Amino acid sequence: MRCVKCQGTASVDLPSRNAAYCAPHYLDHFEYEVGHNIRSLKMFTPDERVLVAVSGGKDSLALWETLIRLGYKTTGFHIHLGIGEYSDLSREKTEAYARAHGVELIVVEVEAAVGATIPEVSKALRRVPCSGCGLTKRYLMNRTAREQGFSVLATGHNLDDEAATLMGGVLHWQMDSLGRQAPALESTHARLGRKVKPLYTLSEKETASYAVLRHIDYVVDECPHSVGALSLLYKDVLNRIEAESHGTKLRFFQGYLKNLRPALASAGQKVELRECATCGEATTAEVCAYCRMVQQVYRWKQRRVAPAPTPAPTTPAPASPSA
Ligand code: Q46
Ligand code: ZN
Ligand code: ZN
Repeated sequence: MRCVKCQGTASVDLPSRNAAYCAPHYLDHFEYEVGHNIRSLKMFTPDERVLVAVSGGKDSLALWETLIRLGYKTTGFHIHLGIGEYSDLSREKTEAYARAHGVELIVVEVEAAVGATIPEVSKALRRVPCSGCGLTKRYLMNRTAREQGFSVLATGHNLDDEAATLMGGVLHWQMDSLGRQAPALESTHARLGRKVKPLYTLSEKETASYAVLRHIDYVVDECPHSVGALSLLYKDVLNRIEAESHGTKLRFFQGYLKNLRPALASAGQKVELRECATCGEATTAEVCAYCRMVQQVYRWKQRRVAPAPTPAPTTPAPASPSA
């Protein structure tokens, strides 16, 4: 296997692109692709401050590394979810990366913001952990970006993530989420910031190869709550198709962006957004879903600390003698 650039021994084989690269040319390819995505979709300019959501995994750290190398003004944003050792290790790796590269990092604890960790939120809501987790992450990322004066929020979603989300949207005909799925989302309200995914054309294999070749120390284990998630099944199915028909994932997602998304976006109904009566963030309801979740968690905690009610007597109390 030879590098398509220099004919040297290739380290990374990319059948989906009909190419293979030696280590230095692979790193060039990856960084070029990210830069191209940012410029072609006008995600942000070198003058803008970008908040990068960093979980400590390979994708988000590969994204941060690339943006730093391309000269963009970045600050990392890590949310400590309170999911046991997984969250502690994720924070450790993210902080170590920021320290080693001398870059700014903002860390927020879900326990401090919501009043409970994600596993506790799950118990309070009686829903799977990903439900409260996704809501909390979206809320905290958007609010932090705006409050701290960042023009845009960048996340490390890769091609596999986007293709799996698209597959889920199509299989269940989730027209709302299909209409919203895009690598660059403009702000639709003064309190909703721009969101971009500069890795959207790069596969999980490509981001992992980049992280390894750049010697990035990332969290290898996935969140324990991701086990059994439908998105993993969709990724597996897409990978099996990809193995038989190279380039399918990229064509699937780019085909959606070219052929379907414009029609969905223009046909989509404009949702009326207002400010949450409790926190002021943009919402369709009087009180936003995040504030309702915080209230529910608060009541759940109250019930847990409240003294247990006096047990009812098992035998009727003797009747007091009548006067
Ligand atoms: S949503 Fe669910 Fe992830 Fe949160 S609880 Fe873990 S798996 S981290 S992307
Ligand atoms: Zn080469
Ligand atoms: Zn609110």
